Amino acid sequence: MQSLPRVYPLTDVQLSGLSHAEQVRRLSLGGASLIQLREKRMPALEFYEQAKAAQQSGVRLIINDRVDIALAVGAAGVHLGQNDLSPAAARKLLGPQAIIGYSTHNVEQAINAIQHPIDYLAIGPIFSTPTKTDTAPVLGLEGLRAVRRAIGKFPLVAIGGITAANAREVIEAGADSVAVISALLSTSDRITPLTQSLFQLCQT
Ligand code: TZP
Ligand code: MG
Repeated sequence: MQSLPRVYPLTDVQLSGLSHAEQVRRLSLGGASLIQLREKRMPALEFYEQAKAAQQSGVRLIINDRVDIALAVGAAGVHLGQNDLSPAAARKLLGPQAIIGYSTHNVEQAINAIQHPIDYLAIGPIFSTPTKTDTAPVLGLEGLRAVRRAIGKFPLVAIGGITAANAREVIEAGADSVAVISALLSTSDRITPLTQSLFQLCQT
């Protein structure tokens, strides 16, 4: 995989009030080059159509949970949780070039994750967040530092409650990239400038 961009936005149709494709368009205009489509409610056909349309923006798309949709639209990869299809099974289906991300919530899971055929791991929630309700306990920056120490140089994405106010310290605590939902999508007419300024803040 090419190295992770500093900012890794996820889409949310409820929060933004926009289709996945329109969110991707606005995020990519702000500089995003790797975007995860996260959809928990939509019928498969509608999600498939929106993911296909989102491909027009020319960015690398990662599909949350759905290996079938990723395959069908020719996405760059998938992002899997602890209870989704295993990374090994997804790798078999998607092949060696696909980007596979894997969610973890503590040091033990992170150490285990790097034994799987994945390209990056995500750790979270770093801070409390209203965006996902079934989250594990928050790790804080100390928890993030502990994960970084445990996994060496393995590509690491931090997620959960990350905003313009704390993104910089999240990077400094060891994340290669910050995954962000509400900080970019809550005001739908500001997605592009907010993305631009988050990239600037996270420059090292
Ligand atoms: N996984 C852990 S926290 C979270 C996910 C999908 C939600 C992150 O959303 P926000 O709005 O950036 O806190
Ligand atoms: Mg999942």
